[in-house]
Amino acid sequence: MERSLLIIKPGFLKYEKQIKNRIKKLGAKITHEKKMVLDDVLITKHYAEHLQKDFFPELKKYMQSGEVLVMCAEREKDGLIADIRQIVGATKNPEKGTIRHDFGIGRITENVIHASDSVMSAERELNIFFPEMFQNAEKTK
Ligand code: 3AN
Repeated sequence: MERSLLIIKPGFLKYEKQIKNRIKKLGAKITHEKKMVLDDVLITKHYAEHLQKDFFPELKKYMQSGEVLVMCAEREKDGLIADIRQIVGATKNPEKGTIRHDFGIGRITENVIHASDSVMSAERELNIFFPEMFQNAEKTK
């Protein structure tokens, strides 16, 4: 089983259905989801590796400029994270047919969707947004 944390970014929730359909076509289920405006704590945790980057202030401002849709996608068959990253498209110049190309507006910061890039990041990110997913596991330790 593999799972990924996805965030549809501000301004792109109008494509929620189309984006979810593309994810579901991979054989994945959306197991958790919530609409929210990201507060400083969530932004800082989620983008911990980017805090020192030049683009962080711009990224933070944009990510807090409206509602986002945070989701957990899950699939029995391994490789979901890589499969999702492929249909999401690259950070810069995403190819035709990818989510970032087809629904995007050609800006690096406002690039439609976030998707976890490894199993480790997925677990870290899911823990930030859906801590309830991990509570039972911790209790049985
Ligand atoms: P990805 O989301 O493709 O994995 P990351 O993790 O390198 O990309 O970057 C996180 C987010 O930061 C990107 N989705 C994008 O919104 C923003 N970002 C990355 N690089 C730049 C950049 N050079 N200028 C502005 N924003 C950037």
